[in-house]
Amino acid sequence: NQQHNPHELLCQLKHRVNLTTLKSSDLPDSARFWSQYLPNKDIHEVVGKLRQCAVVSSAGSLKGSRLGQEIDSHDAVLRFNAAPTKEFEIDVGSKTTFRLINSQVVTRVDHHFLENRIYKDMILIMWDPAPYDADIYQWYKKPEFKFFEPYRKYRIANPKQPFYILKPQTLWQLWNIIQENSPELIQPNPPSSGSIGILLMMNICDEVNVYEFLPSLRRTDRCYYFKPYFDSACTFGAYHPLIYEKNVFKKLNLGTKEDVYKKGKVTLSGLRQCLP
Ligand code: NCC
Repeated sequence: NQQHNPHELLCQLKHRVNLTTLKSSDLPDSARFWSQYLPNKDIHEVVGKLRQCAVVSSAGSLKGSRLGQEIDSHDAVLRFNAAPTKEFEIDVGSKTTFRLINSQVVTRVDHHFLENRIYKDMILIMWDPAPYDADIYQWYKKPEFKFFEPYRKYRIANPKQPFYILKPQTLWQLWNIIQENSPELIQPNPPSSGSIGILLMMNICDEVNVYEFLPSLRRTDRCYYFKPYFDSACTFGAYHPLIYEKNVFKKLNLGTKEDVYKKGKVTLSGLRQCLP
């Protein structure tokens, strides 16, 4: 356990987590049937640098928050998986620039990934976990969910929409830093979409405001703002080392305690703040 101070931690995240996206050339030739549809350029080359970004968790504590206007005032907004904005604009806003999805969303039939409007008109980024030591070739032989065919179909139907896939090692590079900054052994499972999305925005933006990842005083057992399903594991984690993820980003908070209590808001500086 080698706990880092906040600036060191920022630099560790910058230098040890390689948050780049897959290209066809990263994969074996046998993957060409779907990898030929991957974007040719890395996400960073296309998106460039943004100033102030918001990350909106899917937490039930957003319900009744009236944070929508504040969230929409950011230059870019990242949301997760199937979290909607329609009918929840007052609390969560309506702008969606990025949507980070896990491979279940792409593959499970009940998500209707190909048809659902919720995934259109934004930049999509997908992740799928690999075993800790696996390289890209091993992961490609045995992904957690077989996303190849739905990915290919989606790209053919929506060729102009940017749709990136994260390199699977990224997840474990981030996991290592969460483990090093935790007082005990954490689950050997990848970090949640929440942490991955925050880190992605810290790579792209000068400043990142995250909403209801660290829960406000509205904290509730309600899992999501958009449906009445109750399970405290959504907020504290079961499969994902979520509570430890939250403590890592809490260390980096530049905002006030009041912002956390009232808005569930933490303010993080972009990784560019770590020089060089
Ligand atoms: O639930 P999920 O995440 O989609 O939530 C997105 C991110 O918001 C943060 N969160 C959510 C609820 C809550 N009460 N507090 C929170 O802090 C978390 O950081 C979370 O990552 C995932 O991480 O991808 C996850 O995805 C779901 C599910 O696959 C998708 O919603 C698609 O249906 C997982 N649930 C199940 O597999 C049943 C969840 O464990 C993690």
